[in-house]
Amino acid sequence: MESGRHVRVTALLVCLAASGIALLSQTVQTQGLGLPTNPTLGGWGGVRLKDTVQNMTGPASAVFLGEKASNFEQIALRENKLGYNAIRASFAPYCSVRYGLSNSSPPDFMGNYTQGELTRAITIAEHFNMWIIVDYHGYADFTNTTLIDCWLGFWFGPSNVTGARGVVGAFMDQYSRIVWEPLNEPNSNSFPVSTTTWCMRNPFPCETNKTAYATIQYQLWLDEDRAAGDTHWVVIQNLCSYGCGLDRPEAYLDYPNVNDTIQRVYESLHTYMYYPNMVEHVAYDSNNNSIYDSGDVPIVGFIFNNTALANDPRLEFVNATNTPSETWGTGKAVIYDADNNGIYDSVDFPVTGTVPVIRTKLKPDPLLRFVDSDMNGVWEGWNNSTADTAARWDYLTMLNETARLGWPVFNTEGGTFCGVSCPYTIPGAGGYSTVSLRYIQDIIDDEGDSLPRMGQLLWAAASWMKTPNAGEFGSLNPGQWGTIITTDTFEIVPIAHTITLTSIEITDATIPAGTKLEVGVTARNMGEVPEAFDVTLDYSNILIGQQTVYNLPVGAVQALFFTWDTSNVQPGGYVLEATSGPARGQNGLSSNTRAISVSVVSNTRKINDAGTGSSLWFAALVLPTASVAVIIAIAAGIVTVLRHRRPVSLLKPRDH
Ligand SMILES: [Ca+2]
Ligand SMILES: [Ca+2]
Ligand SMILES: [Ca+2]
Repeated sequence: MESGRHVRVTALLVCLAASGIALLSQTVQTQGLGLPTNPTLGGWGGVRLKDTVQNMTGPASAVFLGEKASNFEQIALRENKLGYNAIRASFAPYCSVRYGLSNSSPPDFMGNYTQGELTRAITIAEHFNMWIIVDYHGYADFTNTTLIDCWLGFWFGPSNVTGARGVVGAFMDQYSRIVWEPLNEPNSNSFPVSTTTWCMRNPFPCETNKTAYATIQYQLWLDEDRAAGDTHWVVIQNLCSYGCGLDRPEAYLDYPNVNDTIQRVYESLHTYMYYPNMVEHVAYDSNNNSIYDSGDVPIVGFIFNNTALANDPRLEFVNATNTPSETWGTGKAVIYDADNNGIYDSVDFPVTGTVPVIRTKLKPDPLLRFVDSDMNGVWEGWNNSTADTAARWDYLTMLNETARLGWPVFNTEGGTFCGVSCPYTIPGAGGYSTVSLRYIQDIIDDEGDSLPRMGQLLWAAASWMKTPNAGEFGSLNPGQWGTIITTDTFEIVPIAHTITLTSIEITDATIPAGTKLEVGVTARNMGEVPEAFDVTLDYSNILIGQQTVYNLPVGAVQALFFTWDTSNVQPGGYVLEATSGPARGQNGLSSNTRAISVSVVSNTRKINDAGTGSSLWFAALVLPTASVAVIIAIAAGIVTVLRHRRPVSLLKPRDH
């Protein structure tokens, strides 16, 4: 008897496994033609995983009961209220830090990754129905094979820091709204290919080799990720995001050209204006020889030794002391006094430093000199039209990417930061200049008007920056540039909680009264987060059994086994109905029921074992014992099965 049961349960397992595999292969399919539809994400970066710790001076947490809200939570809430649907969560580049190649100070400034902190960050994102971009905030992790192996090991394991299956293995079935950002900004200067003799001699054509090198590393990442079964979107970065040798209109050539088996790749360009690249460079010619050399002070831009320096008497500095003998010194703002009246007014151009208030007195210093690149005797700066042109080029770069490589655009950084020498209205990493503000507004407008709309994360909403009055929210603090720009909102979709019963199987369609029937049921988590729920099995509204599933990861299938003891069941036709209790917040319940018909025959009668298959299934529809509700449920089940033939929509209803 025991061995007989074993055989039947094994048969059930095979059936259930087969149905589970069939289902899995459906959901992994992607749309075959054109671009797969992708969520359009908008939000802010800057906040770190380490900012998920309680802020003891914060308000009560809405996410973690009894805690004070972390800065991460407060920023997520603020973003949510402003109509953003995504938040970037950064952490220090483990491998760059480990091998002494991090350019941050301290090297782990962005915070060392912990699984606990990413869990907290995801819990916060889920609470606000947001997407989370998991950002390995590094630059130099493509330096050599040691770094690359370390980097892949960090993401996919085994790793002492991230576990046996790495970050991806630990979280791939924990939350559907993750976007992986494998590397923030690959620094192509760190690539071995960049130091080859040919590349040193041919810097412009060498960009192609650098991009090909970055493509190989990203492809390794993608291949390992997809082989692990992960289906999340992944962001690939243009090399010009960190810095490239191309002119701005050619930046589209530096997008890594990867392949993805499930077509879920975004390409990103970090959208900034770097001030020194757009103006004539300025220096203080300390030894007054009209040549940039030892002892001179660079003020704007990098200047090669022995470069000629020109005079423009309208380069003046903010005269803080009124002392007649005062000269320019490090840290003093410089203004181009266009109307040459010794006063800062609206027609003048800020050159560097924090822009003074209108009517501030200016003073010439003949040693304030510049590199007259176009040899016209006049210092050239930037203005709104410079911003408009740069924004246009960058927008065309994005359009070119999609036209050439086919991936949707999602820029994971962009903002008003324009280098330390930029003339800031408000200084610091969270500050802005009027021209860089104009630029990012242009970018936001272009991305918003584009069809399809392009995704963008702005930089930076974080509490770590030194910008005055940046408070908890950085550039999103009241009065900062994040509150000055105009942007359309992004769709915020409630998290789907959906448990579907995918099959019900029995060992025999006809059984003698008084015997036991094994019933197998499979449930699948079609929602976006792990779920706990009950599954009940009954016949004619009489409970056979109830089982609890305590944690079913996203996309996972759970097989459950019930035994129907027919000792007290009269011979006749019955419908066994399995129901999964609604997951928290589940709205559509049409697919949480499965039914199967079974004949209980008198155990004195001879068993006819030919009665399997569809004829019996449909016979159930006309059985007098079958209630109307059960018939509806079966019909609904058939409709559901048909509906579920459409791939992708199951796991990602948001994708359409
Ligand atoms: Ca000099
Ligand atoms: Ca003036
Ligand atoms: Ca000039």
